[in-house]
Amino acid sequence: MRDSIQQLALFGGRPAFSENRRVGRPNTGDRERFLERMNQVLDNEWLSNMGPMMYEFEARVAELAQVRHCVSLCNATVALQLLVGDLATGGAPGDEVIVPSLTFPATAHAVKWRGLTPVFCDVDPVTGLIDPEQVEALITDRTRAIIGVHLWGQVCDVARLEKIAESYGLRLYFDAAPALGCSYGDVPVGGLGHAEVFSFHATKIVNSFEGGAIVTDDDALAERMRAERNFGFGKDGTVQAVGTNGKLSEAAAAMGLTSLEGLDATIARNRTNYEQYRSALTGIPGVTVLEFEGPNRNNHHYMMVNVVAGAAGLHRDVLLDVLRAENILAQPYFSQVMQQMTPYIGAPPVRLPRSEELCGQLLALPTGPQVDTDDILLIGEVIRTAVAYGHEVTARRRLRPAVGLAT
Ligand code: T4K
Repeated sequence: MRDSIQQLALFGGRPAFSENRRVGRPNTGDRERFLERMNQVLDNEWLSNMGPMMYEFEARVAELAQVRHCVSLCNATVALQLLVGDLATGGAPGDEVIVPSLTFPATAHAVKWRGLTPVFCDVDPVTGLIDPEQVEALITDRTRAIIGVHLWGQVCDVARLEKIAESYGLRLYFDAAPALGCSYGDVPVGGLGHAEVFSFHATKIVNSFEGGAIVTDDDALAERMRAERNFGFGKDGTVQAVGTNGKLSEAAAAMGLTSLEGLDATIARNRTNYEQYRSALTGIPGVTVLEFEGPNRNNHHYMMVNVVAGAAGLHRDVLLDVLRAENILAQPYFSQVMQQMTPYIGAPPVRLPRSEELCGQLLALPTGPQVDTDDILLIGEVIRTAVAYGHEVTARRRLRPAVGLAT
């Protein structure tokens, strides 16, 4: 154990790591296999526009999610925009979509981008997932849909959300950007609600550099989405709708296929890391690992920790600075709640206390196949030391005004 505050790199000690350990390091899979695929792409002289790699990738994702359709896209943001756009067809300006206040901005931006109004909903105080009870309280005669987000591989309370959606005649979509390889009981994520969206961004468990997909069992929806990702061209080659260019390139699909081949091994490693972190962080006051036990399967791509300043003696943001000085590039997830982002600040401002509290406390620690047992022990030791000297660390670090010990 580092037994004095001076041993922390923030105060002049030697950093725990000479090379950074970071959240979001890409899972690129077997390099030789990827290069083989890229050679194939070049030999095919077919680089985009629904090529063979794209179709193979779609088939693999659909198989994994056990759904009839995977419509691949250039990223998950465009996927969400198309899905919400489908909702907007036949709708009226001012129609509302309920989204959680704790999410990546893409979820709500897609709604706003398509001319609908995102209505922010507070979250469960422990999981951070959209709270069905609050959802129901927000439904008006303008509500058209609910978008749940499976944050950090946790799956939303699908049964309750489905019941609400059904009884009010709403569409139910899931932003499953971080949840490929997760399941709701025995049902793989991808087959929940009317449609779900995956992200294959570089930082996701499976990446295609940039990429995304809409997955669904709805044949008609899938056909519309396929046309709209390709300028609106329908199966007969004529333009049937106002579309965009949302296609996934062959290079992206080649990476997606290669990354996907490593998924089972990645989840297994993440699961081991999760258990090791749990024991490395046991008994540290104010530092709690988010529990991912229960009937649902988590891909453990995010190693989430809740830091309660009042008990730890230091705020999450102070701990982030301590970790970064050690070359441990942890990340706050998320840095802002939706209702406090400039485009969404209401008059009067909306207060959603649970999401605001969690947003200031949650922290993602590095995990993934490149993080091993020794790394986790060392990261645990740094956190234990920082908390042991929590008040002193706080006092010695120049505090930003927003950082305090109130909670
Ligand atoms: N819905 C939800 C719930 C989402 O979380 C996201 C995206 C979306 C929708 C939209 O999906 P896409 O349209 O992107 O497909 C990152 C990602 O850009 C974003 O995809 C992701 N969620 C979000 C949670 O994280 P930043 O701004 O945090 O990325 P950045 O550049 O700070 O990198 C994060 C960490 O990853 C750093 O430690 C560096 C590391 N990294 C990053 C990249 C790009 C690497 O090691 N290699 C890399 O190539 O947004």
